[in-house]
Amino acid sequence: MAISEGQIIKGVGGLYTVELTNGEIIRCKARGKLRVNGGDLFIGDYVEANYNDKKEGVIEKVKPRTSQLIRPYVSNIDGIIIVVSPIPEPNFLLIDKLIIGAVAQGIKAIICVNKPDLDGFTKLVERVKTDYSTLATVLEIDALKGKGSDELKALVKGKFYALAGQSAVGKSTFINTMIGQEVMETGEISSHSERGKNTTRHVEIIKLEDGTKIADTCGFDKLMMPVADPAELASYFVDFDEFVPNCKFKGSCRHVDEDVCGVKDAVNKGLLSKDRYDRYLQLYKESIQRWNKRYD
Ligand SMILES: Nc1nc2c(ncn2[C@@H]2O[C@H](COP(=O)(O)OP(=O)(O)OP(=O)(O)O)[C@@H](O)[C@H]2O)c(=O)[nH]1
Ligand SMILES: [Mg+2]
Ligand SMILES: [Zn+2]
Repeated sequence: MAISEGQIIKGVGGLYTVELTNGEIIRCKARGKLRVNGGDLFIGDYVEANYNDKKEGVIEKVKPRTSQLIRPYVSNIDGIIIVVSPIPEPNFLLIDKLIIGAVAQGIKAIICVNKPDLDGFTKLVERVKTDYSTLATVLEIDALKGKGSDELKALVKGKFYALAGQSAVGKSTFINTMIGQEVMETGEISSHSERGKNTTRHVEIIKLEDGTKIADTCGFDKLMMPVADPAELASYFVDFDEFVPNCKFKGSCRHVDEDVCGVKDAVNKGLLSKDRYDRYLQLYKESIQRWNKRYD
């Protein structure tokens, strides 16, 4: 038996694939009582494993995480790459929540707009740029043909990023194009509902030739609010920050029904996207409802 350190790069049904620091790949189960922060192991976790010469082992310890997300289920990432496309119909509330999560975890966000061959692409790029340019780098990509792949590789070079987004936006397609191999299975859109079929069902870290790591992940439409306290929500809307000094109550303004509010002013003057602000109100309501039920 030998003990080595490595990173969990995949996990299916309680069996984890660990890449050791020397590059070797081993298959592990977790030590029975191993519970990290009261929960399970994450893909991306740095671990200590005890393994035999058949490359089968047991994960004994987990290192503290620098970041962790429940959706996508991944830890120790430097940022997320949110993929959107004209079909399936983009869910802007989902993008807002993913970005709130990124701000809360202190990690970066990149938004890739995919499927340039479809109607509505140009309009979608405009909307995404209007709403998120101050929060994320926005890239136009073509996951099938590889457009945007070099720009993305340059942005994430040497780091570890996780793809995120709805099913069938093209996350796995883009991974395959970026590494020039069909490493991940890709799926179709249901022509009936114009929704994805959840083709990718596990998280897997793929290494590019320069050592950059990208996790392919499972698509989803729903995400819990990453911030529990409604009073804190506005502080995660960092695009509001520059207007907060004009609020009468400054940092404690919730930008909802206060009289003198720099954020509402900015929306009225066209300096802040009204769509984005309206979604803030919606998320604020949602967080109040959850907050009021927190002891139920
Ligand atoms: N028209 C068009 N279709 C694309 C493009 N990129 C990907 N697709 C198609 O979109 C469908 C879904 O692609 P996937 O890569 O499986 O999507 P995914 O985001 O990984 O989906 P999940 O694994 O279910 O989360 C496939 O049929 C792809 O061929 C594109 O640029 N244009
Ligand atoms: Mg996929
Ligand atoms: Zn305000």
